[in-house]
Amino acid sequence: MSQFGRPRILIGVAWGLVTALILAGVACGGEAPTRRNVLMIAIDDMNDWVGPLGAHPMARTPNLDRLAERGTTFLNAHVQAPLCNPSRVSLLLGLRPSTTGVYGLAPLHWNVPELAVRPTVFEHFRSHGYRVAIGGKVFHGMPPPALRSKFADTWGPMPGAGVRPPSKLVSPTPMGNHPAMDWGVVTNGDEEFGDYRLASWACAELKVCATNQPFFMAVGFFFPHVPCYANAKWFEPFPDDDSVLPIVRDDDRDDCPRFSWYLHWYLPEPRLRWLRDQGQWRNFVRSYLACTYFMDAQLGRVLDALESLGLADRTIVVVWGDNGFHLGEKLITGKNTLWERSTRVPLIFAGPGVASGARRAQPAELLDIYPTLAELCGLPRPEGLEGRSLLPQLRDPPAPRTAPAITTHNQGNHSVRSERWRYIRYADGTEELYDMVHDPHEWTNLARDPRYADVLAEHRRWLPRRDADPVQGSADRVLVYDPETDTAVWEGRPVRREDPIPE
Ligand SMILES: [Ca+2]
Ligand SMILES: [Ca+2]
Repeated sequence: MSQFGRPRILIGVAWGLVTALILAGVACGGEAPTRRNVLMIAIDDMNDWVGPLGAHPMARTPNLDRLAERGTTFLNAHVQAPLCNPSRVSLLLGLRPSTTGVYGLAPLHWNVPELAVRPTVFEHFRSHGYRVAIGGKVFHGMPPPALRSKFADTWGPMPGAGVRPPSKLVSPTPMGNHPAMDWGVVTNGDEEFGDYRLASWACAELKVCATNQPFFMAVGFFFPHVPCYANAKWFEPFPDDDSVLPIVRDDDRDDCPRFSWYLHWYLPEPRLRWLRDQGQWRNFVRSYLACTYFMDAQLGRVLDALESLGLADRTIVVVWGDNGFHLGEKLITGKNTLWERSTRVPLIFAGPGVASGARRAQPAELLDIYPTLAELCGLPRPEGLEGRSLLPQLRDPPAPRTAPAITTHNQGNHSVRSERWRYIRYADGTEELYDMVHDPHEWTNLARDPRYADVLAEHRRWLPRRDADPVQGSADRVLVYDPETDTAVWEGRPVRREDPIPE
């Protein structure tokens, strides 16, 4: 026996043992050590009024709080589009809206031939042996039956709000009395609401997943999307007085370009003036907070199930909101803007490989979720993804990141959010700049102040190089700008410079 013989034999025995253990694990329905599961939780229209982000001091989200305690919260995470469909298409395909050309509520990506061939994060995980389960609002709409097996092994319900009072509680609302534009106290029991039923499905489905690992489960909660209905119990913590209202300035839009109005020119979400005139501002704010509180309780049921099934320590949990929501700030309600209340959303990771109790101030994009999950689970990164892995920030200590977060709303309108600044450029070339450290409410537009020329130049260089035309079939909340005539066209109708701003 050579002097190297014994170690070689020992290595051989050790390797055999490792192989046997892995095979035994697989044979028992267990998993190889690198096969982590994924639980993705999406929240519709969830702005930064959650405990871990602290933007509303009364917000109640005890379950997001406890998830943040065992995970990493991105304090400066932003959507790539401030609207459901383009935001979700971007996140799930890993491409910017300025690349996909999906800017409106239509089309859904599977109806666009050049996008349909690209693998969503679900297809990528499935092609690597994962069982995929999707329930609730994950895509903006449910794929047609023939396409469902392309994305997931099993589908849960997509129940929406789930309850509806006999007639609208707030009626009529401006711009068409849209049925979803409603809020207030209802008498329905918790179990009648869509998010309750969705959480029940998710808890049951997790049991199935537990025996079919590895799994990727996506659960999309509907609230606090409008209509914001909840029963009285969920309103209790929020005082029925003006202390619940966000801080606004009535002259806030005076230093914003007129083009900023075009992004939400004619929408069913009421302006602040109407809410004040109707005495509805406080009711709307409390309803949004109540629905958030209720949704958080349902999210907590799913986290409880994950823990009670013994899956938490081998499952990556990621929570995100698809866009923010104004409740009076900048004199409007709703999304469709390039300001903080519309772009800043929860982004929390927890589980194996993720620092616990960590808070990161570096910018993050929802676009980063796809490559981050792939890397955390040991999967290859698909070609062409435009996000960056967040692993350097999920480790302890975190690595710095210089890249800002970009949000795009319709062709050629972008915001660039760095650690300190928000820069906005509209399609007609007008600009805004805010110092988010000294002016967190974005009250003072510094874009025309020559002292900030360098800051502007630094941020302009991050604007996307590509500004894809809206894809075929684009509709609903689509704005295009014709530079030759300097005309904005809102949902097919030209907006003239002298047109009064709709109220
Ligand atoms: Ca949304
Ligand atoms: Ca202002």
